[in-house]
Amino acid sequence: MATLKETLFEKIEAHRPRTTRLVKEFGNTVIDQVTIAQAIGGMRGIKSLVTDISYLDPMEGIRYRGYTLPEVFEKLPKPEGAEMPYVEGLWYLLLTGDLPKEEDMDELLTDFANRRTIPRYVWDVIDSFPSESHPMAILSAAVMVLQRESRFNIEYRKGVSKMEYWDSTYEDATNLLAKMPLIGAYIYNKLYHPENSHRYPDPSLDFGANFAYMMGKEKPYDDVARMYFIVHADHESGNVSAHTGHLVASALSDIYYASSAMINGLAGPLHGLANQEVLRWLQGLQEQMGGKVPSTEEMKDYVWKTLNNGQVIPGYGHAVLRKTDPRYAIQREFCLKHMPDDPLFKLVSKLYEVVPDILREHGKAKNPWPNVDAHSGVVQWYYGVTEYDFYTVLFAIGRSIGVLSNLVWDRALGYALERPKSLTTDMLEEMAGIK
Ligand code: CMX
Repeated sequence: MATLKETLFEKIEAHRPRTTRLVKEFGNTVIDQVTIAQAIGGMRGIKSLVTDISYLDPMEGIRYRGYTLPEVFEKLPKPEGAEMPYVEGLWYLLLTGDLPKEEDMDELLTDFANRRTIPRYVWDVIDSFPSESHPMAILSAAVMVLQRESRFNIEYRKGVSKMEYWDSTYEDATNLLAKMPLIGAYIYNKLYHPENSHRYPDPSLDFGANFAYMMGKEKPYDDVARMYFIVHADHESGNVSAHTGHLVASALSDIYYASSAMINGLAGPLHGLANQEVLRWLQGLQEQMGGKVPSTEEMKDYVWKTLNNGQVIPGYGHAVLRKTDPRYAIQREFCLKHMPDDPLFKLVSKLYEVVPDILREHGKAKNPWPNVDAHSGVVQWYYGVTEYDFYTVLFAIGRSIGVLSNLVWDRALGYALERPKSLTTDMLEEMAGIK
């Protein structure tokens, strides 16, 4: 039976000629045009990145390697008795495009468990942070300090051929991914539950179950963790976190530099931090109501008040999506099954009834529907992770799966240093014919 790495190498060898041919024979084929509004407006929608790991259709939502999210959840292998699939299986799918078979899982699970050793200096760095630090800042630093472990840098200094870059990048990527849940759980315990003594991983547990164990959480938090990591894994290449990772790695910076940068991008309130913003904002509403469940009218007033203050409604809108995010829908389905009467879930459901109409009436947001962040905090809260500053760390662990698999393929296909061209405002005014 071929290992994941052997299967990946076969895929890489089969893929390379396609990319080479496209550049050599069809390099001048036009795929998009750029307007002034796009150049000033965050390059929104410009088709200029390539990835085969996932594709985001504005109406349908994300597909991982051609599979919709419901298909991913249905088709990936699951631990015995679990509702949600192995995260390790998603890693296999994103890297190879193939669904892992049961026999592939044994090798994968052992490989991941063997890579969970964390050098002592990582704990020391985490411990040295002030307890008021944001967990995303700590996570970024913890990943950064691991940079000295990079295999890629050792191979690069030895002068290894470009064609081999993917190999050490694969090793670095798998090493880091296997460690991410441990680092996340340690940060959680340090900041919020120092009474939890340091816990070593249990090698018999998979990615999601070991994370739950290290967080000190009972079942079904293992399934919550698997679901959470899988829904957040990838959203093609143009979002801030994925793009930052790709950009930094394009300078041949190793995956530790790239991942730390990706985490920093995810930490912004317009991106990954929106999940904690949703909870903070909802608690503002609850406080205003003095604990009473708001009526539909009271909720509408609160939404309008937020908009009239010039703020955004967190968890709503999207740069690409134009319908309810399937990542929202999957979490909602989970809640309907496991916590239908939870007051916070009810509040979130009520929001879903009022916000889209208001955003349409408000007339600015191109997408009035909820995104992934509108729902993720509620699930965590229900299972006792009420420290909402931590939610983006969970997002970052999940997002690492997609970003790291992209970085392996970036190296495999020799993607170039990113270097778009800038213009001045004078130049734009000349092009517009007003100067
Ligand atoms: N509430 C109020 N106004 C909103 C809005 C919302 N939820 N979503 C968009 N708008 C506004 C924008 O601020 C913008 O206003 P200006 O013209 O005054 O600048 C206008 O509508 C047009 O924006 P858009 O083209 O629809 O959306 P963008 O691509 O510029 O931004 C996003 C996308 C996600 C940043 C935006 O919808 C937003 O701020 N949402 C709230 C924060 C959030 O949930 N972020 C998480 C996204 C998912 C993720 O990456 O994790």
